[in-house]
Amino acid sequence: MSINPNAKPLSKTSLGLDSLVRGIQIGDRSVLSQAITLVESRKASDRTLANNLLQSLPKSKNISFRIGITGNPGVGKSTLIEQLGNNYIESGYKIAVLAFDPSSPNSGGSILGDKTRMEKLSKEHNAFIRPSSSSGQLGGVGNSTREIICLCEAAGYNRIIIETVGVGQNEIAIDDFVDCFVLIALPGAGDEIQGIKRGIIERTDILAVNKADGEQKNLAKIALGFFKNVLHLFSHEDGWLVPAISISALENQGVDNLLELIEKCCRHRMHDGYLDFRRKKQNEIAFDKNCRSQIIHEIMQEKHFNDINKSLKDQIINGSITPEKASDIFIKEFIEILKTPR
Ligand SMILES: Nc1nc2c(ncn2[C@@H]2O[C@H](COP(=O)(O)OP(=O)(O)OP(=O)(O)O)[C@@H](O)[C@H]2O)c(=O)[nH]1
Ligand SMILES: [Mg+2]
Repeated sequence: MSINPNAKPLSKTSLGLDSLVRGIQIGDRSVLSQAITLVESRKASDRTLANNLLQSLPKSKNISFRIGITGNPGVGKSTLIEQLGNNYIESGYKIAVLAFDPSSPNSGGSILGDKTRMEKLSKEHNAFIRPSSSSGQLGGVGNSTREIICLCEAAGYNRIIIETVGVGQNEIAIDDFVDCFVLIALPGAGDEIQGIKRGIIERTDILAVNKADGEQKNLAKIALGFFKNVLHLFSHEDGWLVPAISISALENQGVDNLLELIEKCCRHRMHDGYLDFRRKKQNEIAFDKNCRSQIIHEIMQEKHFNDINKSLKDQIINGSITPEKASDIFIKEFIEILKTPR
């Protein structure tokens, strides 16, 4: 497949609600792409259609698993997803890959990098790859990740793989969307050396040391030993014991083992309704986050608050007020107006 480096992201949809719902349900990839562009939009008019669309999608009867693949830049996430995705397809699954690239918020993500690294997968009829910009969101995933996952599931994709670069402690936000969180590490020793934060390791469900090939095999063994020692200190509330394995995404070694562990983790979580409970909790978090960001957005649309905000920021910059005091003044003003009868 040749890739057009000048390709622009798909433009906004001109489809109405019914056509969007129908198109997604029959698995029309072009409609799915348009729907994703729609839910990524923060424009008020798009939000209304997007929210109606999400509300109108029938519940998928398929069981789907949401898998997060995280790790520092260059650890081999995309190379791994190419192999993992193809293994899934061979087993009859439909794969959606959402790849977030926080480094290029304006270019629509690492479209070139990822599509070349997922060359075989991107040609598969049963695979849908969507590079996306995280637009400076905390956690290296976009605001609309949960919504995109729901669209892909409604279109029949039953294994959703989310690639996101490790950006430090904030990265754990991906945990708000997935059923299983896979951390990819490099050969070598110690989390200090690998630059992985404790908060990420605590939330990891499966750890894979990648690039365990060629001259790095021994270093991979050292890393594996280190992580096994660290991981046994943590336990998950559902009793899942975090396994650590070594793999070579490039040589497709150990990727089948990783796939089995992912399936095992998700199926373990299906017992006693834990997966369901976890997703409900994630939905609650999404609700809270949406409300908060929407409320702030609405407040800032009001000239009065925008002016106060700017003036307080000026005062913070010239050192005449602390940020804490400034936020106190801002909130008090907001509450005052909220209480004023209209
Ligand atoms: N030796 C070896 N190289 C690998 C392996 N997996 C990936 N690489 C190489 O590592 C480099 C980065 O691979 P990517 O798959 O792009 O890594 P990534 O984590 O997706 O990178 P970003 O998306 O930029 O964060 C490429 O040159 C790959 O060929 C592996 O298992 N062994
Ligand atoms: Mg990548």
